[in-house]
Amino acid sequence: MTKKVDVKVEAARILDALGVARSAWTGGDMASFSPVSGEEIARLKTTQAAEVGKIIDAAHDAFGQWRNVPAPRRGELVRLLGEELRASKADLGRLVSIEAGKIESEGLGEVQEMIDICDFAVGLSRQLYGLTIATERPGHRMMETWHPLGVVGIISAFNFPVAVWSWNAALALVCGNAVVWKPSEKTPLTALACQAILDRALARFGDAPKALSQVLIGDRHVGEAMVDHPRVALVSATGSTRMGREVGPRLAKRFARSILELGGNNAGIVCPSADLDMALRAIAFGAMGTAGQRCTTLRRLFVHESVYDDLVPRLKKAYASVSIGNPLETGALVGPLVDKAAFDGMQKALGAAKAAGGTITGGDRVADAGADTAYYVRPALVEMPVQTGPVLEETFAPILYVMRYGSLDEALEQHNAVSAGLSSSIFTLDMREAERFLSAEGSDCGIANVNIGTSGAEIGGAFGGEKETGGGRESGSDAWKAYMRRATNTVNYSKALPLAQGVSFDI
Ligand code: UN1
Repeated sequence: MTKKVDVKVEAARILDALGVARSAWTGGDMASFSPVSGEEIARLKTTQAAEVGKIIDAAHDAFGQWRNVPAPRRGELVRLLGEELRASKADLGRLVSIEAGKIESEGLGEVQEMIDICDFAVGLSRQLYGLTIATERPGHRMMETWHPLGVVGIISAFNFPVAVWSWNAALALVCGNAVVWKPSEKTPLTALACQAILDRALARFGDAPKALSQVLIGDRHVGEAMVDHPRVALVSATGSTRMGREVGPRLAKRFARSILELGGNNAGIVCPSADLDMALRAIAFGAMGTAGQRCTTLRRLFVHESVYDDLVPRLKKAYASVSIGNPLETGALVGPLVDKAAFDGMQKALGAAKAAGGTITGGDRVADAGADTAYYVRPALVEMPVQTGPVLEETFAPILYVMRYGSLDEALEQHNAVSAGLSSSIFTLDMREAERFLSAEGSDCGIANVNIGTSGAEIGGAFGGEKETGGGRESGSDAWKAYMRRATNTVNYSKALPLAQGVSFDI
């Protein structure tokens, strides 16, 4: 028997250890709950929408100073943040488990993802390269320079409560910006913890402006105040497509920039030549990992008719036997759903799938894994005759819809026939199939993989997707460019003034 963990006591221990002031999370007006037990674990002081202007003005002043700090020196702050995160990894990872319900290894993995992006951003701080461009005029030089943008607003979701902030904050800070963060109402404690960790890095750094990073605790009204504020140059928003439909037009209206990383309805294709043992493991992690609550979770699976009767029974076995339980007390692979609304949404989708002819394995509530107020479920595998109804929507829960296919043309068409376009995979040992999947006529997603699952991307690549996923890119590759503004500079070092395009204008 493992010892029973009191989530409230454990959260308090961690918050104290990470240096989060008790006044921020006790006696306040917003309750925070742990999905592990469904209990209230803290009462946070909220930011009022009317205060947001002041906070953003302070961030704007901080930006005014920070933009003049040389980028490699800005990188030093992020290097220190990475060091502080290494020192706090166990505590912050456990707080992620308490507040988001992730299993231990995934809570720690999320903090590792933060450390990784810090390392990446430190290197980047010496590589904010612009081009030198050939000019058509003699005695001239043309180049581009990348400048800091301003105040960057970050909106993050409960399911990656800390990593998504760090993808944005680490890049925004080395790029010379100030950040203001509106975390999910479901995971405010981990946000306070990150701010405390960054505050320690700032103290070690020495002369950085204090308001370089701030957190807004509250409901959508504070988020809206941030989105509408004219001094917020860019908002990077991660969450549902519904949220993106609110945020995107508001930003467009004032010509502010956005990075939108919204819903996914990710699919995999299992081809006749696939290594089925490998595919089985990748599918299990992709579909059941994080209790199906990643934006990259595998939600649809197209299995070739020649391997369907081999793979699908094995998958069903894995679904029936996967361990489900309290992530703080057991070594279970599947933790709880975030709340009752998530559970209800899952049941509704399963009902619709059944009505559409689906055959369901799993999906029931596992009552003895937690308290009555926690929502643990057995992940559901649903065999569907065709791709219809709930299969076309993202339900943020562990439901995998499985369908048969006959030809790759047909599978590709079905694969791309949904409104989201985040992540995708193909399982095949046939290079023609693999390359076709990655080609212009293949997967229409921002992430397309071969012989690995849809989830668990590394930070080095650009992360994001197409269509209703929003089109934004965060994290690696050249995603940093979205956090800076580009100036094209032409310098004339000659004694003449030739005009471009051969225009003459002699006065
Ligand atoms: C998310 O679910 O919002 O690729 C982010 C992954 C993680 C990030 C997921 N590295 O699954």
